[in-house]
Amino acid sequence: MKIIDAGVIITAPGRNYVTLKITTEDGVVGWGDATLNGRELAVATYLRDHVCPLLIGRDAHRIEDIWQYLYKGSYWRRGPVQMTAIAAVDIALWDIKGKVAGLPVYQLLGGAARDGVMVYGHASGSSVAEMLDDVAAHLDEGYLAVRAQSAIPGMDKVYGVPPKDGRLYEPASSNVPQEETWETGPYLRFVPTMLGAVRERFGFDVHLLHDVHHRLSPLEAGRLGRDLEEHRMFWIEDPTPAEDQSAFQLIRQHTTTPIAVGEIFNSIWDCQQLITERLIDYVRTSVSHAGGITHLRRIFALADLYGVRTGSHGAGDLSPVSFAAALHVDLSVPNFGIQEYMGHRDPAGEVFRTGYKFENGYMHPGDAPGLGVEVDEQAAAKFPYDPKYLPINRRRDGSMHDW
Ligand code: KDG
Ligand code: MG
Repeated sequence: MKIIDAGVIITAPGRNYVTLKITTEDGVVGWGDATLNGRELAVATYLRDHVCPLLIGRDAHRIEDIWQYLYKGSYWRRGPVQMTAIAAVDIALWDIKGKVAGLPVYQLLGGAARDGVMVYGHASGSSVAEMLDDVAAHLDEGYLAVRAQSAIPGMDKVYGVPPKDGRLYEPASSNVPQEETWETGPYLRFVPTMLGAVRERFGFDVHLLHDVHHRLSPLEAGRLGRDLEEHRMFWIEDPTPAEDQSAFQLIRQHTTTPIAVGEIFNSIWDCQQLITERLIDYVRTSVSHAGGITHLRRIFALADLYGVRTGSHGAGDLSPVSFAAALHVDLSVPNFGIQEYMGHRDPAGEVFRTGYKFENGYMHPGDAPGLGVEVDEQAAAKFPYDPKYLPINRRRDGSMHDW
């Protein structure tokens, strides 16, 4: 079944998304997500100029071979741009395979290993009281797991807290990245109290998560983990910049608070040491940034061998196409842990027609053949690309810090 066309759609229904469309000789269309927040056009160009021409004439059914062809064949391996591009191709080919077979993708991956996929939502606030109300709202909606972030007294902006007037918590800006300030001391003093307030009001039945967003040193992370032990966290996420994998040995020596890492990883090699030395509890690699369904399954299989569970990234900058793909993988792997679900706010729904469902804290990708997401190209054309950058962090002395 030959591929006869491959093209890229860039659209911004609320935020920027890059989508790959692959068409086969018998008219079957597969969709892939190629969105790399803040660097969207790099992936779009990589696909348009270097990948799409190579796909024409290839057999769409040979997913593994096409994956290897694009990965090994480029000579320059890995990196977020290449791996996001390969992911888009891979996701689109699984979509095609499912549509041709008349089966949802999870059936091709071995079938459902559970009835639903537990997801966590984002609760936040510009004060602890506001954050607690947001946790309550999530529990009312049926969530069983909630990530809690709150503004820190004395600091003007903190990651994960949306401005009061809107829900886009990554205050992306045009032209140049918005600058924020960061000091570790106030954060470390405040967070145990803030998360303790959640436990005090809601008890221990809700799964509680917190994202540190790469901002601590290993020793600081160890101290935070220890201070949070009494709150029995589901996890703390990205405590330190994780390209330094051996740093996690130090964190592990100091705390039993579970650790989740991997949303910015793009290959199995990025998490090899973390997994094989059991330095983390959850691996957060995503289907769209870590080489697609084919490569993500390989990472998850390695993780399974070492008792590490999955906890994939699912922020709103991953399009509904990759969110659906994530649900198909989540439903089928033995070592699923949890899935992040931030949702996509309208007008994204005008462009991406989804079939996945949320019920009582669990999600299901639906049973439509393929991924179960279709893209309305006419609607996409109404929302032109809107260049945006993620913010950056500086310490009070002006030096750059991890955001
Ligand atoms: O594009 C960056 C976001 O996806 C990231 O900041 C969100 O850390 C994040 C999370 O855990 O969802
Ligand atoms: Mg994160």
